[in-house]
Amino acid sequence: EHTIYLKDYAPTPYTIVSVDLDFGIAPDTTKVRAQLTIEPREGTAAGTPLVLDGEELKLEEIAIDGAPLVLSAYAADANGLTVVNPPQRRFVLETLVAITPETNTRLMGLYRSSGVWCTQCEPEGFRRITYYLDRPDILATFKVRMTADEALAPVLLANGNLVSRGSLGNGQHFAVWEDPFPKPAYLFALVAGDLGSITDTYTTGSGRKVDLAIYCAHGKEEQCLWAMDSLKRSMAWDEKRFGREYDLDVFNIVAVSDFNFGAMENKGLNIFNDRLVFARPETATDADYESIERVIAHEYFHNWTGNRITCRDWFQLCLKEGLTVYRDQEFTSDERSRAVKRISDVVTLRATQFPEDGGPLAHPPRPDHYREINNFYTPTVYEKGAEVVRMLATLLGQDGFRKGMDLYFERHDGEATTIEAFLKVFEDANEVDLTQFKTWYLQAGTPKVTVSDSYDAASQTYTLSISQETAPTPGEPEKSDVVLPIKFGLIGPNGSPMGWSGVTGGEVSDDMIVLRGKSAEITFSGVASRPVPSFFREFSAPVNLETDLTQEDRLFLARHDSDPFNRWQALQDVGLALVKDMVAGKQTDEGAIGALSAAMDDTLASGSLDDAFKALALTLPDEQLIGRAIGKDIDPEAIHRARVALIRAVFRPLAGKMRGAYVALGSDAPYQPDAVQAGRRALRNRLMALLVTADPEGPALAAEQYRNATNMTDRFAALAAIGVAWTADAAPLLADFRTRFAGDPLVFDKWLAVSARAEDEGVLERVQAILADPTFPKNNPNRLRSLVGSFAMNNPVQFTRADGAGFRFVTQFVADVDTRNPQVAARVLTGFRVWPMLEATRREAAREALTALKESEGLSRNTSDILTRMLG
Ligand code: B3K
Ligand code: ZN
Repeated sequence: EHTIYLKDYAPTPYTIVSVDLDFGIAPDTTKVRAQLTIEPREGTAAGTPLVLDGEELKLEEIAIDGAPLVLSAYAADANGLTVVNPPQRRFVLETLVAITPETNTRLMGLYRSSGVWCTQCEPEGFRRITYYLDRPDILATFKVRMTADEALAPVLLANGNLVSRGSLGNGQHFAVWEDPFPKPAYLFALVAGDLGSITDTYTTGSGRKVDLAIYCAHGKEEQCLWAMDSLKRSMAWDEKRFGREYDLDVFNIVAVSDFNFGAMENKGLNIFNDRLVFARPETATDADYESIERVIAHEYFHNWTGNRITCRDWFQLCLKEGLTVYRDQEFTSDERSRAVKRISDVVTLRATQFPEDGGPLAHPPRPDHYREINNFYTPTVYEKGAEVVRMLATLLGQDGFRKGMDLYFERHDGEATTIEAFLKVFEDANEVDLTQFKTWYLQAGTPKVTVSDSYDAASQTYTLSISQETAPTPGEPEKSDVVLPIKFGLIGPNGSPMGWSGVTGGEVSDDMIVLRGKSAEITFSGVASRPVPSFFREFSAPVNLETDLTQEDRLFLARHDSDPFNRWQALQDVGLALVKDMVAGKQTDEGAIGALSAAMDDTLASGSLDDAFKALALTLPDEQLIGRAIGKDIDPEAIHRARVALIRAVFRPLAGKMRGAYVALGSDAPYQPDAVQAGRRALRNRLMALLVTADPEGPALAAEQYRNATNMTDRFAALAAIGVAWTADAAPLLADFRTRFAGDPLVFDKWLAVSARAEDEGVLERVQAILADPTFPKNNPNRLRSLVGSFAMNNPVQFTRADGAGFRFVTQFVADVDTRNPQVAARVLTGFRVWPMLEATRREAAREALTALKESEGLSRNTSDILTRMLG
């Protein structure tokens, strides 16, 4: 049934060299006239039909080189258009189709969002605009003409540079845009509407002046200034760090309210979900500011990694996504704190990608088959894809990596290419063999790395036994060994780095072990005393690590490791070991809890650690991570109780100091979104959240913070702490928040998300009531995801209620939304990926809900693909 395999890749018999589009935009029906200049490829046999993709198009005219086709010369059906016997030379195929953006609730192709016509074409949306070879290896130049009502759509935008515009006299006007760079259809974009804007300019290193603009709903202009600032910094950074300049005269961004995901890198015309553009201190949090900066950068960086060099086919998606995520991570690291960014990214990786990789939806960064490509815009393709690029940079060094990237741009500019071609440039630039490294792209699953050590005082030798193992994943029973860059160090009893005089048994440099085989035994000589080892510094490979380090060793690392990532990790490990014991009902280890409490105390008091780092260090592993560490028969309620008990045991003794620090961290400085101020607020809000759980005075302190807050970061942190813990203040504060910001849909999303994450049993009923309200915007992806997505993904206890009501609610929601927007439905359904790990009662309840959904009639390919894999 409709599975597409990488091994079947073949170029099309015909290719499209240029495209002329003419859009007659009008309410209800938009007409699209397309003139495609088409050529048979060399070797295409005469009589080979031309098969174009097309969906929900009404064909009104068709001609070749100006001559209308007779009925027997073509056939149009639900999937496209076939021209039976096209000319065996260059020709122009002209079609006229009618489409209805107003009824396009899938938000793919051309649709209308709050009155604005806009497009989303990646991966297969262009076929909903006109008949086309809708695949990324067809690169053509586009010229786009648009006509529309001058009052309804004073702004007319498309890719590339504006060629002409003018009035047509009858209340209609037109604009013509031309993009000189050949591109795949998924990068096509068009916007028509009544929009406000802000403008600016940027001059590239070689002196090209670029006009920048951000378009948005009227009245929101000043909320786009941070996005504009982020854009200019991104443009400068890509020149400095990767030698990449922008290449058109204009760069436009448009913010729209209805969008299936974050944003889209269309050539010269990025389209954004407005939640990733709008920011002002009263309504956006520090986290929002950072996300906006990151996504603006990400989409901008795609201009080289994605647009100038694109993907040959959708199996290669991580070629552009993993690489571009790596680039945006590096941007944030350079703009803010590298250590804090690394820790946050690893928290995200473990919260999103590790569960995917260890569950029913596991797939390699480069899959070799799919049923529905929209289901492969995943944490594995994006975040693990970025980890793989990061390992390449770690193994080759920054210079070697840069040499490879330079060669990539030089060799493949203007092409649609593959992971093989990407790896080859690093091989050629560095004279290395990356054959085994490629396994990272081809194999699913998170490797488990086990290390044990022994010290022999008599011979002053220290030995490490390291081994790797990747558990089977769906469809992949056998796993190969991967190349593991293990950044490491040995720490002596006084806390200083320890050297060695010789080493045997492995590939070891000053700060890195490279493990290629299943296992290695590495012996260091000239080691004067037993060291404490620090492995996977900077999280140098995406693995699960098991060591035989004691809690004392870990606390030692938390204090002395020169690598901030591993200092943070050590505290996580101490907390995780304790909470696992508590879940298992083991005798509480008072000594170990006291030691962790002391370490947290030291962290808070430290004069050298920065605030943002402290905030992360004072965060114990979350419930879902604890669940995965337990691995099977998970009882989310027991985990929740144990974690709360641990927080109380560790932080209650520190409550006085924490309140003192909380007060001291307060500030009257005017709000700035920079890393230092944001770090200060993060630490203060972390203390507040801990006090809500650990201190009887905590809830009152949080309620007061809510009332007195002068920015959304502080107000929302208080609301979230109270709303999630569902203390007595929760209902009145949530009500206040809702009325205080009535009319701001993005703040409504925050209210929805907190409402859905409440830990009490009443939450499901409340969520259902919110959704049933006739005024609830049932077709807006942001609203739906904030409410039901948060419930399924971020309410581990109530979603998995033992009576199955949480599961049934989500599957019924999925069945309903699937009829209008399959992408949103399929995405929410992935919240079920934990189900095989749950204890038996919950597992059975989940299975029943999923099985019932499977029996629904007419599920989309998106949802049925997830469901089939979910049920294995
Ligand atoms: N390339 C787009 C994602 C498109 C998702 C299609 N389902 C945004 C990005 O990754 O930059
Ligand atoms: Zn991307």
